[in-house]
Amino acid sequence: MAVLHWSPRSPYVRKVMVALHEKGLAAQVQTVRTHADPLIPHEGLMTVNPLSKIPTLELPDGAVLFDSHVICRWADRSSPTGPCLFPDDLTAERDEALGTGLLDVALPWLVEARLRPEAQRSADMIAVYRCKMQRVVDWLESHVPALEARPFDIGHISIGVALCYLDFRFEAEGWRHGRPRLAAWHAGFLARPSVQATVFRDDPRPV
Ligand SMILES: N[C@@H](CCC(=O)N[C@@H](CS)C(=O)NCC(=O)O)C(=O)O
Repeated sequence: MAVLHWSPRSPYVRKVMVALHEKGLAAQVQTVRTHADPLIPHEGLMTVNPLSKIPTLELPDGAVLFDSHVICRWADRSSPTGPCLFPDDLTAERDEALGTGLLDVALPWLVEARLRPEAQRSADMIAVYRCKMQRVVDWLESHVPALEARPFDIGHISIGVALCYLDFRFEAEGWRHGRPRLAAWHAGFLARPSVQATVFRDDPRPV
């Protein structure tokens, strides 16, 4: 059975889990709770992924796949059921990049604002992260008609999960404020069974 290095806190993992559910593959992948701490490389994880990052997928034939983009591509190729996550039109992958790019802003923002000792935090960096987050959600607000006009794909998953992560870790930023179309689109995303089956939670960290 395939083994996925997993955490219920990780948005990149959730993106993969939503894709696995959409493709009917979730029951064929065993999840193993792996604590990938950006400040402490994980020796065991690095034997399969030298970057010490999750999601990482170990396949039964010994092959190892990372990162979330590659694992989602594997899911799309491995199952004929569910939506086609990677259509030929590159807009889907462009939107995937925007969603994961938003996460690439949110995670260092979280580290800067909450994990670093207070005296070392940079207000300038936090202002940059906030600026980029706001510009991305503004861009998305104006692109909702395009999102709604095409079948569900990896772009919808990536953007939808990134917005879920803002709710999970940056609720006070109020991304819905002034963005009614995006809020309505995301309400539809939240109703999908694949999204409801993969909610974020702060579980106890493994030792
Ligand atoms: N580009 C990667 C990013 C994965 C990533 O940064 N995952 C975080 C968990 S949310 C992680 O493993 N961090 C550990 C580290 O940075 O060392 C992907 O799309 O899978």
